Amino acid sequence: MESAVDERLDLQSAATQLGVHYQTAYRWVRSGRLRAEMVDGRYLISPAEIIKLDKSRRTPKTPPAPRVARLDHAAERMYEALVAGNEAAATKAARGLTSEGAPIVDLIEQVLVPPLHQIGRQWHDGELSIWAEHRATAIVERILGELALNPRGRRRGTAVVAALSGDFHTLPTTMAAVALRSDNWQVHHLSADLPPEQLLDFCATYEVDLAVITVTHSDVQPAANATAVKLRTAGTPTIVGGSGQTLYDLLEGARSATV
Ligand code: B12
Repeated sequence: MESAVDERLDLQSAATQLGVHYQTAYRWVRSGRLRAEMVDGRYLISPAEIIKLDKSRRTPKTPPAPRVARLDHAAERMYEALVAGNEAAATKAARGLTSEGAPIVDLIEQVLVPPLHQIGRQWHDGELSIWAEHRATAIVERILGELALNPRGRRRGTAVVAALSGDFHTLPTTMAAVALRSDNWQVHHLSADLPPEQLLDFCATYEVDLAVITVTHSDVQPAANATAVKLRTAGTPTIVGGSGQTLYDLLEGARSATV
Protein backbone atom coordinates (compact mmCIF):
# COMPACT_ATOMS: atom_id res chain seq x y z
CA MET A 1 0.00 0.00 0.00
CA GLU A 2 1.22 3.48 -0.80
CA SER A 3 2.15 5.66 2.14
CA ALA A 4 -0.21 8.60 2.66
CA VAL A 5 2.66 10.71 3.99
CA ASP A 6 4.43 12.85 1.41
CA GLU A 7 8.07 12.71 2.47
CA ARG A 8 9.15 15.16 -0.17
CA LEU A 9 10.95 18.29 0.90
CA ASP A 10 10.37 21.84 -0.16
CA LEU A 11 13.17 23.71 -1.91
CA GLN A 12 14.47 25.47 1.20
CA SER A 13 14.74 22.19 3.15
CA ALA A 14 16.40 20.47 0.18
CA ALA A 15 18.93 23.32 -0.06
CA THR A 16 19.67 23.02 3.67
CA GLN A 17 20.23 19.26 3.35
CA LEU A 18 22.55 19.77 0.41
CA GLY A 19 24.40 22.53 2.27
CA VAL A 20 23.80 25.14 -0.43
CA HIS A 21 22.00 28.45 -0.73
CA TYR A 22 18.33 28.39 -1.71
CA GLN A 23 19.16 30.12 -5.00
CA THR A 24 21.69 27.44 -5.88
CA ALA A 25 19.11 24.69 -5.29
CA TYR A 26 16.62 26.67 -7.34
CA ARG A 27 19.12 26.93 -10.20
CA TRP A 28 19.69 23.18 -10.08
CA VAL A 29 15.97 22.55 -10.32
CA ARG A 30 15.72 24.94 -13.24
CA SER A 31 18.62 23.32 -15.06
CA GLY A 32 17.24 19.83 -14.41
CA ARG A 33 20.17 18.84 -12.21
CA LEU A 34 17.86 18.38 -9.23
CA ARG A 35 14.56 16.74 -10.11
CA ALA A 36 11.54 18.38 -8.53
CA GLU A 37 7.82 18.47 -9.00
CA MET A 38 5.80 21.68 -8.90
CA VAL A 39 2.81 21.19 -6.57
CA ASP A 40 0.51 24.12 -5.73
CA GLY A 41 3.17 26.60 -6.79
CA ARG A 42 5.93 24.97 -4.70
CA TYR A 43 8.74 22.69 -5.75
CA LEU A 44 8.83 19.33 -3.96
CA ILE A 45 11.88 17.07 -4.02
CA SER A 46 12.07 13.42 -2.99
CA PRO A 47 14.78 12.39 -0.46
CA ALA A 48 16.16 9.92 -3.05
CA GLU A 49 16.84 12.76 -5.49
CA ILE A 50 18.72 14.66 -2.79
CA ILE A 51 20.91 11.64 -1.99
CA LYS A 52 21.58 11.11 -5.72
CA LEU A 53 22.66 14.69 -6.29
CA ASP A 54 24.71 14.77 -3.10
CA LYS A 55 26.64 11.68 -4.27
CA SER A 56 27.24 13.05 -7.74
CA ARG A 57 28.51 16.33 -6.28
CA ARG A 58 31.18 14.43 -4.39
CA THR A 59 32.54 13.11 -7.68
CA PRO A 60 34.75 15.83 -9.18
CA LYS A 61 33.87 16.84 -12.72
CA THR A 62 35.14 19.17 -15.42
CA PRO A 63 34.72 21.76 -16.81
CA PRO A 64 33.98 23.93 -13.81
CA ALA A 65 31.38 26.69 -14.16
CA PRO A 66 32.31 30.04 -12.64
CA ARG A 67 31.96 29.54 -8.90
CA VAL A 68 30.27 31.76 -6.37
CA ALA A 69 33.61 33.06 -5.05
CA ARG A 70 34.63 33.89 -8.61
CA LEU A 71 31.37 35.74 -9.22
CA ASP A 72 31.82 37.65 -5.95
CA HIS A 73 35.28 38.67 -7.09
CA ALA A 74 33.84 39.67 -10.46
CA ALA A 75 31.26 41.84 -8.64
CA GLU A 76 34.06 43.72 -6.89
CA ARG A 77 35.84 44.33 -10.16
CA MET A 78 32.55 45.32 -11.77
CA TYR A 79 31.95 47.89 -9.02
CA GLU A 80 35.39 49.41 -9.62
CA ALA A 81 34.85 49.53 -13.37
CA LEU A 82 31.37 51.07 -13.05
CA VAL A 83 32.44 53.75 -10.58
CA ALA A 84 35.45 54.61 -12.73
CA GLY A 85 33.27 54.71 -15.85
CA ASN A 86 35.50 52.06 -17.40
CA GLU A 87 32.99 50.62 -19.83
CA ALA A 88 35.53 48.48 -21.66
CA ALA A 89 36.50 46.65 -18.46
CA ALA A 90 32.88 46.23 -17.34
CA THR A 91 31.82 44.84 -20.72
CA LYS A 92 34.84 42.55 -20.95
CA ALA A 93 34.14 41.09 -17.51
CA ALA A 94 30.49 40.42 -18.37
CA ARG A 95 31.37 38.86 -21.73
CA GLY A 96 34.06 36.72 -20.13
CA LEU A 97 31.65 35.28 -17.59
CA THR A 98 28.94 34.51 -20.13
CA SER A 99 31.45 32.80 -22.41
CA GLU A 100 32.53 30.67 -19.44
CA GLY A 101 28.92 29.56 -19.08
CA ALA A 102 27.66 31.72 -16.23
CA PRO A 103 23.85 31.76 -16.46
CA ILE A 104 22.57 35.22 -17.38
CA VAL A 105 20.42 35.54 -14.28
CA ASP A 106 23.42 34.72 -12.06
CA LEU A 107 25.52 37.27 -13.92
CA ILE A 108 22.90 39.96 -13.32
CA GLU A 109 22.13 39.03 -9.72
CA GLN A 110 25.62 38.29 -8.50
CA VAL A 111 27.81 40.57 -10.60
CA LEU A 112 25.72 43.57 -11.71
CA VAL A 113 23.14 44.09 -8.96
CA PRO A 114 25.50 44.27 -5.93
CA PRO A 115 27.58 47.13 -7.41
CA LEU A 116 24.40 49.00 -8.37
CA HIS A 117 23.03 48.66 -4.85
CA GLN A 118 26.32 49.91 -3.45
CA ILE A 119 26.40 52.81 -5.90
CA GLY A 120 22.77 53.59 -4.94
CA ARG A 121 23.68 53.67 -1.24
CA GLN A 122 26.69 55.90 -1.85
CA TRP A 123 24.66 58.21 -4.06
CA HIS A 124 21.97 58.40 -1.36
CA ASP A 125 24.59 59.18 1.30
CA GLY A 126 26.20 61.86 -0.84
CA GLU A 127 29.43 59.91 -1.33
CA LEU A 128 28.96 59.60 -5.08
CA SER A 129 27.74 62.23 -7.50
CA ILE A 130 24.57 61.86 -9.53
CA TRP A 131 26.60 61.78 -12.72
CA ALA A 132 28.64 58.83 -11.47
CA GLU A 133 25.42 56.91 -10.75
CA HIS A 134 23.96 57.88 -14.17
CA ARG A 135 27.12 56.78 -15.94
CA ALA A 136 27.18 53.43 -14.15
CA THR A 137 23.47 52.85 -14.90
CA ALA A 138 24.00 53.64 -18.59
CA ILE A 139 26.91 51.18 -18.82
CA VAL A 140 24.81 48.43 -17.25
CA GLU A 141 21.94 49.19 -19.66
CA ARG A 142 24.33 48.61 -22.57
CA ILE A 143 25.72 45.40 -21.07
CA LEU A 144 22.18 44.12 -20.63
CA GLY A 145 21.46 45.03 -24.25
CA GLU A 146 24.14 42.57 -25.31
CA LEU A 147 22.62 39.88 -23.13
CA ALA A 148 19.14 40.26 -24.61
CA LEU A 149 19.40 36.90 -26.30
CA ASN A 150 16.71 34.86 -27.96
CA PRO A 151 17.00 31.36 -26.53
CA ARG A 152 16.15 28.33 -28.58
CA GLY A 153 13.39 25.89 -27.73
CA ARG A 154 9.70 26.09 -27.05
CA ARG A 155 8.48 29.39 -25.65
CA ARG A 156 6.80 29.35 -22.26
CA GLY A 157 4.47 32.04 -23.53
CA THR A 158 4.32 35.77 -24.08
CA ALA A 159 5.09 38.16 -21.25
CA VAL A 160 4.94 41.93 -20.99
CA VAL A 161 7.15 43.89 -18.59
CA ALA A 162 6.60 47.48 -17.48
CA ALA A 163 6.94 49.96 -14.66
CA LEU A 164 4.04 52.38 -14.26
CA SER A 165 3.69 56.17 -14.48
CA GLY A 166 5.82 57.94 -11.91
CA ASP A 167 8.43 55.20 -11.73
CA PHE A 168 11.37 56.25 -13.92
CA HIS A 169 13.61 53.30 -13.08
CA THR A 170 13.97 51.58 -16.45
CA LEU A 171 16.91 49.38 -15.52
CA PRO A 172 15.02 46.87 -13.32
CA THR A 173 12.46 46.43 -16.12
CA THR A 174 15.32 45.68 -18.53
CA MET A 175 16.72 43.15 -16.07
CA ALA A 176 13.31 41.50 -15.77
CA ALA A 177 12.95 41.35 -19.56
CA VAL A 178 16.41 39.81 -20.02
CA ALA A 179 15.77 37.25 -17.25
CA LEU A 180 12.42 36.20 -18.72
CA ARG A 181 13.93 35.88 -22.20
CA SER A 182 16.69 33.69 -20.84
CA ASP A 183 13.93 31.52 -19.38
CA ASN A 184 12.33 31.11 -22.82
CA TRP A 185 9.59 33.72 -22.57
CA GLN A 186 8.81 35.91 -25.52
CA VAL A 187 8.94 39.37 -23.97
CA HIS A 188 7.46 42.74 -24.84
CA HIS A 189 9.53 45.22 -22.86
CA LEU A 190 7.51 48.40 -22.35
CA SER A 191 10.10 49.93 -20.01
CA ALA A 192 9.19 52.50 -17.32
CA ASP A 193 6.75 55.36 -16.69
CA LEU A 194 3.91 53.66 -18.58
CA PRO A 195 0.36 54.88 -17.85
CA PRO A 196 -1.58 51.98 -16.24
CA GLU A 197 -4.40 52.21 -18.81
CA GLN A 198 -1.80 51.69 -21.55
CA LEU A 199 -0.75 48.41 -19.98
CA LEU A 200 -4.40 47.36 -19.77
CA ASP A 201 -4.85 48.34 -23.40
CA PHE A 202 -1.72 46.42 -24.43
CA CYS A 203 -2.95 43.25 -22.72
CA ALA A 204 -6.35 43.62 -24.37
CA THR A 205 -4.70 44.03 -27.78
CA TYR A 206 -2.07 41.28 -27.62
CA GLU A 207 -2.36 37.72 -26.45
CA VAL A 208 -0.42 38.03 -23.21
CA ASP A 209 0.15 35.05 -20.92
CA LEU A 210 1.81 37.06 -18.18
CA ALA A 211 2.06 40.71 -17.18
CA VAL A 212 4.96 41.76 -14.96
CA ILE A 213 4.81 45.11 -13.18
CA THR A 214 8.16 46.17 -11.76
CA VAL A 215 8.09 48.60 -8.85
CA THR A 216 11.26 50.45 -7.84
CA HIS A 217 9.84 53.78 -6.65
CA SER A 218 7.66 52.80 -3.70
CA ASP A 219 5.16 55.65 -4.31
CA VAL A 220 3.94 53.68 -7.32
CA GLN A 221 3.22 50.47 -5.37
CA PRO A 222 -0.51 51.25 -4.80
CA ALA A 223 -1.06 51.96 -8.51
CA ALA A 224 0.79 48.76 -9.40
CA ASN A 225 -1.38 46.70 -7.07
CA ALA A 226 -4.58 48.28 -8.38
CA THR A 227 -3.52 47.71 -11.99
CA ALA A 228 -2.67 44.09 -11.23
CA VAL A 229 -6.19 43.55 -9.88
CA LYS A 230 -7.68 45.03 -13.06
CA LEU A 231 -5.45 42.93 -15.31
CA ARG A 232 -6.26 39.71 -13.45
CA THR A 233 -9.98 40.52 -13.58
CA ALA A 234 -9.60 40.95 -17.34
CA GLY A 235 -7.98 37.49 -17.50
CA THR A 236 -4.23 38.27 -17.64
CA PRO A 237 -2.12 36.54 -14.97
CA THR A 238 -0.11 39.36 -13.39
CA ILE A 239 2.74 39.57 -10.93
CA VAL A 240 4.04 42.65 -9.18
CA GLY A 241 7.52 42.89 -7.70
CA GLY A 242 10.74 44.82 -7.59
CA SER A 243 13.10 46.26 -5.00
CA GLY A 244 13.83 43.78 -2.25
CA GLN A 245 13.15 40.87 -4.58
CA THR A 246 15.30 39.17 -7.15
CA LEU A 247 15.10 37.80 -10.65
CA TYR A 248 14.99 34.31 -9.14
CA ASP A 249 11.77 35.38 -7.38
CA LEU A 250 10.51 36.77 -10.66
CA LEU A 251 11.10 33.54 -12.59
CA GLU A 252 9.55 31.42 -9.87
CA GLY A 253 6.57 33.79 -9.67
CA ALA A 254 6.18 33.71 -13.46
CA ARG A 255 6.01 29.94 -13.48
CA SER A 256 3.60 29.76 -10.55
CA ALA A 257 1.30 32.41 -12.01
CA THR A 258 0.98 30.56 -15.28
CA VAL A 259 0.83 26.90 -14.18
C1 B12 B 1 19.68 54.23 -11.08
C2 B12 B 1 18.71 54.78 -10.06
C3 B12 B 1 17.91 55.86 -10.46
C4 B12 B 1 17.92 56.40 -11.87
C5 B12 B 1 17.14 55.41 -12.77
C6 B12 B 1 17.73 55.37 -14.16
C7 B12 B 1 17.26 54.20 -14.93
N1 B12 B 1 17.45 54.32 -16.23
O1 B12 B 1 16.75 53.22 -14.43
C8 B12 B 1 17.18 57.78 -11.71
C9 B12 B 1 18.23 58.86 -11.63
C10 B12 B 1 16.16 58.13 -12.77
C11 B12 B 1 16.53 57.61 -10.34
C12 B12 B 1 15.58 58.48 -9.88
C13 B12 B 1 15.05 58.43 -8.60
N2 B12 B 1 15.36 57.58 -7.65
CO1 B12 B 1 16.49 56.03 -7.95
N3 B12 B 1 17.78 54.73 -7.90
C14 B12 B 1 18.61 54.24 -8.76
C15 B12 B 1 19.49 53.10 -8.18
C16 B12 B 1 20.89 53.62 -7.93
C17 B12 B 1 19.54 51.86 -9.04
C18 B12 B 1 18.16 51.42 -9.49
C19 B12 B 1 18.24 50.13 -10.19
O2 B12 B 1 18.44 50.04 -11.38
N4 B12 B 1 18.07 49.07 -9.47
C20 B12 B 1 18.12 47.72 -10.07
C21 B12 B 1 18.63 46.74 -9.08
C22 B12 B 1 20.11 47.01 -8.93
O3 B12 B 1 17.94 46.93 -7.89
P1 B12 B 1 16.60 46.18 -7.47
O4 B12 B 1 15.59 47.25 -7.22
O5 B12 B 1 16.94 45.29 -6.36
O6 B12 B 1 16.17 45.36 -8.75
C23 B12 B 1 15.66 44.04 -8.73
C24 B12 B 1 14.18 43.97 -8.72
O7 B12 B 1 13.67 45.10 -9.40
C25 B12 B 1 13.92 42.67 -9.47
N5 B12 B 1 12.74 42.71 -10.30
C26 B12 B 1 12.55 43.45 -11.41
N6 B12 B 1 11.31 43.25 -11.86
C27 B12 B 1 10.71 42.37 -11.05
C28 B12 B 1 9.45 41.83 -11.08
C29 B12 B 1 9.08 40.89 -10.11
C30 B12 B 1 7.69 40.33 -10.13
C31 B12 B 1 10.02 40.48 -9.11
C32 B12 B 1 9.63 39.47 -8.10
C33 B12 B 1 11.30 41.05 -9.09
C34 B12 B 1 11.62 41.99 -10.05
O8 B12 B 1 15.01 42.47 -10.33
C35 B12 B 1 16.04 43.39 -10.06
C36 B12 B 1 17.35 42.65 -9.99
O9 B12 B 1 17.39 41.85 -8.84
C37 B12 B 1 18.70 52.77 -6.88
C38 B12 B 1 19.53 52.13 -5.80
C39 B12 B 1 19.06 50.69 -5.55
N7 B12 B 1 19.29 50.21 -4.38
O10 B12 B 1 18.49 50.03 -6.38
C40 B12 B 1 18.00 54.08 -6.57
C41 B12 B 1 16.62 54.10 -5.86
C42 B12 B 1 15.76 52.99 -6.40
N8 B12 B 1 16.05 55.40 -6.22
C43 B12 B 1 15.47 55.95 -5.25
C44 B12 B 1 14.91 57.24 -5.29
C45 B12 B 1 14.42 57.80 -3.96
C46 B12 B 1 14.85 57.98 -6.46
C47 B12 B 1 14.26 59.37 -6.63
C48 B12 B 1 12.96 59.68 -5.86
C49 B12 B 1 15.39 60.36 -6.30
C50 B12 B 1 14.99 61.81 -6.35
N9 B12 B 1 14.98 62.41 -5.18
O11 B12 B 1 14.69 62.32 -7.40
C51 B12 B 1 14.02 59.42 -8.14
C52 B12 B 1 12.63 58.89 -8.46
C53 B12 B 1 12.32 58.98 -9.87
C54 B12 B 1 11.02 58.28 -10.15
N10 B12 B 1 9.93 59.03 -10.12
O12 B12 B 1 11.04 57.09 -10.36
C55 B12 B 1 15.43 55.07 -4.02
C56 B12 B 1 14.07 54.37 -3.91
C57 B12 B 1 13.49 54.52 -2.54
C58 B12 B 1 12.07 54.08 -2.53
N11 B12 B 1 11.75 53.30 -1.52
O13 B12 B 1 11.27 54.37 -3.38
C59 B12 B 1 16.64 54.16 -4.27
C60 B12 B 1 16.55 52.74 -3.61
C61 B12 B 1 17.93 54.89 -3.82
C62 B12 B 1 17.95 55.13 -2.34
N12 B12 B 1 18.73 54.36 -1.61
O14 B12 B 1 17.30 56.01 -1.84
N13 B12 B 1 17.02 56.57 -9.68
